[in-house]
Amino acid sequence: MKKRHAGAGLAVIFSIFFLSLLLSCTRKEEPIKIGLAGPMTGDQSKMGLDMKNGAEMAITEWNQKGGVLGKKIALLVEDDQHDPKQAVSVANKLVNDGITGMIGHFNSSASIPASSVYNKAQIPMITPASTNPQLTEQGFTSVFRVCGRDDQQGLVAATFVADVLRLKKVAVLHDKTTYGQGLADEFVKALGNRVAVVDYNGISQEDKDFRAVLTALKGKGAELLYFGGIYPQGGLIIKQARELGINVPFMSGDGVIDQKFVEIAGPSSEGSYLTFSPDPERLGSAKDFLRSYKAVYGEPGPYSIYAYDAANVMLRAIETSKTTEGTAVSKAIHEMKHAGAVGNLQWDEKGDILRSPYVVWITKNGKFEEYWKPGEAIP
Ligand code: ABU
Repeated sequence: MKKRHAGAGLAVIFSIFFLSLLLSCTRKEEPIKIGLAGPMTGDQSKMGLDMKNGAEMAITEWNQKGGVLGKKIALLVEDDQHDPKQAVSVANKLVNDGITGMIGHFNSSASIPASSVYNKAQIPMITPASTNPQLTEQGFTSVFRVCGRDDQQGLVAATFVADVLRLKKVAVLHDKTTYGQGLADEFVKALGNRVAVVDYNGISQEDKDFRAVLTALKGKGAELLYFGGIYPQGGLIIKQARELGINVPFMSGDGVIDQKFVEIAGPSSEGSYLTFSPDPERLGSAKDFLRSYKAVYGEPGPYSIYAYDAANVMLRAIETSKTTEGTAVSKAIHEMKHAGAVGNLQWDEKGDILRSPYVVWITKNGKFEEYWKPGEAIP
């Protein structure tokens, strides 16, 4: 009887020992989770997937070196379908999934509402691509971007139109989104009274036929057509404008500078002016990124490199703050000087980068090339 009791006791002790061993192993296996969201399906999915690839590459590199804080890193990807409501929904899901940091979203109209969710949970968020100024004007201490802002981008476009092209009349179209209309308005504001806006109109993102709005602006004497929006509409607008005999230069921003724009517009894309940051192919800091990215994913999209830098910044902040606690990680980003693939990055108290050097690009032979940067003579 005594022997039986002793045997049962030993079995219990062994069970407890193995159970705690199993639990501690499971705990050790739990990775640090980083969220990423953007348009992963639909007409803007190229941008979402570019961001996913860039962040994934950074995380793979960290995991190859052992991860962060002794743990592996997992990337949790969500599709916000560039829809503000869906963005809030995926933000709540990622917070509930236990993310330590957030990379995203792509669209300003997604990043801005989603930022309230991350901020409430004190989870640091770095957008690689959302350029609307409002994002970092909300007084949140945990929201950052690695890209520039549309007040800076709009100013460069306006300076180019007024001082370099020396035009006097422009027509402005936008896609009625936070980004598209916001950028168009920054452009108009920066033109001031130097250039007249002879037509100003919003188009719907759902539309594919813009002939009515283009016909309406024809004959108003515009010397340039400016568009605030993303490449799916940008490509169709310039294609249909040329078909209607509107032959003035076309100009847009960072939402249009993608090979998809050329694919959609065809030869009509030639000569288009687009504002974006300088060409990574000409940056020494981007060499390693470009080599590794091309080997795995092919040609990077405009925001692949920004997502790569954003993920590296987040992981460095976790490493230096030695914690996954959000306010400490955000503080580490605020204090960080990061030698990124796009160049040196540092943030102000709002979460904006200190330097965002927008330049004007041109579409030539179906490719994009740098054309003019502020302060330079006329090309
Ligand atoms: N900045 C390009 C498009 C993304 C956005 O800000 O909506």
